[in-house]
Amino acid sequence: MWPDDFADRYRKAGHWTGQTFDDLLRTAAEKFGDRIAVVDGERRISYRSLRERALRLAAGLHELGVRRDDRVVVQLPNVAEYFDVIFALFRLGALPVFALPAHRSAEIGYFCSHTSATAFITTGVHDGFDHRTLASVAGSARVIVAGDPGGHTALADLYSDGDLPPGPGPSDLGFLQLSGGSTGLPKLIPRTHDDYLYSVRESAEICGLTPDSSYLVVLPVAHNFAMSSPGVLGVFHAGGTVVLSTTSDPATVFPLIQRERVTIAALVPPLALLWLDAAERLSPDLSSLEVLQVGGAKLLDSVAARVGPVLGCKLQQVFGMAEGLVNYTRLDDGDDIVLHTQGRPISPDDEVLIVDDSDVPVPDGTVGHLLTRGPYTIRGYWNAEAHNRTAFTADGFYRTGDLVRRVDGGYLIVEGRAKDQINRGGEKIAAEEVEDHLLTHPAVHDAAVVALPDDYLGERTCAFIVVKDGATAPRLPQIRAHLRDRGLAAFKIPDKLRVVERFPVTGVGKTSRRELRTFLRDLATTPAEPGASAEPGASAEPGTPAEPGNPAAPGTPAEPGTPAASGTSKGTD
Ligand code: OOB
Repeated sequence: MWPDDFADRYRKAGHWTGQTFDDLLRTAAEKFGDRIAVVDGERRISYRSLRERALRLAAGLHELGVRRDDRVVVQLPNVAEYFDVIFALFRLGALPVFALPAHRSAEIGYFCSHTSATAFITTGVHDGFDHRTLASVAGSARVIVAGDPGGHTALADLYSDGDLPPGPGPSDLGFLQLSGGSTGLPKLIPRTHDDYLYSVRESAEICGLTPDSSYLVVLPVAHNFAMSSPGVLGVFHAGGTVVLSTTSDPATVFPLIQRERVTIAALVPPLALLWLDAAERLSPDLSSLEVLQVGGAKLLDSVAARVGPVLGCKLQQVFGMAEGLVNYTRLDDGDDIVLHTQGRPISPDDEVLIVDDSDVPVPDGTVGHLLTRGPYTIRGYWNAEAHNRTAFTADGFYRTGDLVRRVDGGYLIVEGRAKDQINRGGEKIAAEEVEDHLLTHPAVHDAAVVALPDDYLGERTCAFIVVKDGATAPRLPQIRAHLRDRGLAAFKIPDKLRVVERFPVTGVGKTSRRELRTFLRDLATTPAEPGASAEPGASAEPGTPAEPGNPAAPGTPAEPGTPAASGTSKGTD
């Protein structure tokens, strides 16, 4: 939490206004009553009705035993019930833990146990996967299903007219968001009502939302981008309409944009590329679309330049993180900024430091590590004291792990990353998390996971392994099957595998992922001759070239359509 002097400053500056999430919905219901808040297929839900549903569900969840500060793991696709659930939990002061639809037993089991969750709220069959099977890892959490409950508690049965206890205050925690992470297990990000809503209100303003805005959600609705930048909460603040879609496929989404007169949508870069290509082929009527936001991963300048001409709308680049800081290009910025930078911070009180490896600030225009502190950036992860000592500076700056350059006007250009994370089209993968799973394979002695540059997703995942003495080197399909059996989300399962004799090491004897990345890059530019091994770590002996020429793993979203954050990633083989 923020030290008192900072909290005072943020209140005095008018950033923290004492509003809670429940206040947001109550005010919106009062102001915008019969206007449509949510469109989900043929369902159209007014502000008044949204608020009523949320309060009735809050009463039902309370009767079931859900209390203030309880953690509740929420894993729902882009459906209207999502809003009933989160606003019900907000009203009770219970903390949603925002899982993604792509998460499987490894992640859900961890969230439930790590947070000692009281309940796990999920769906039935979605995208070919039966989420009710995850009940087996929910531990003591009560399993609640939106849809056919299959023996669990039906969400639909919980709406009640019972009484409600007093709600939480504005400086209380509102929810736990997931960090992309770089170390072993995902970290949880505690956000308060006050800090989050400050970013939401400002974002709504920056993005020009009004009661006439119609915001399309194709990214997972629980992701920070779709939630708050300006996201669904920004839309509710402004009195606009949220249009939900469970697919990002242009063939479905373009007609939806036309039907609902969508004015703003948020995408990750691979989806932007997919839409651009499809729009050139299909010439859809996207005349209502005013703003296309793209963020979550670096957008290539060449793709950025196509947005205006092809889609007929403004591009807005968004560089944000669930930990806090969000940067936007502004709607009245010129092309030089919109096409070539990732925006500037929301708040005048966002402190941005760009430093060298020794934490010494570098001059503007020079690439360095981005550190940040401010009125909506956390000061520490939830229950992660040891990790917090390295993830934050002593004076409370968050080490983002991003490498950026600051240019005129305080705009930032993302130049790379110093954290051990793979950004697979906006979906974040912590190298160490996957490595830990790889190490459980009986033939794997050591493992290192690195990013492999990719034209479409930006990056894919390559797992390097060293095989145990005497063991037969597993092939990619076996490794993938092993990780799937362990219940790892599909997007974290490596796209490529390379078996090496041993790993290159850094000066202090740690595996050098940097050298492995360089090796992959060199390989991409100068294809190695068969037999002429340049395997990293193999000096005298040629490395064992496993998976020779192994193309993008079979079934991996090799083609546009299943990226990242679309919530549609399927099993991979
Ligand atoms: C968003 O949030 P997260 O928490 O999934 O990921 C944050 C990380 C950043 O630290 C950065 O490494 C990367 O994602 N990132 C970008 C980027 N936007 C995010 N890298 C390059 N260019 C961009 N435009 O991804 C997120 C949260 C709120 C709004 C938008 C994105």
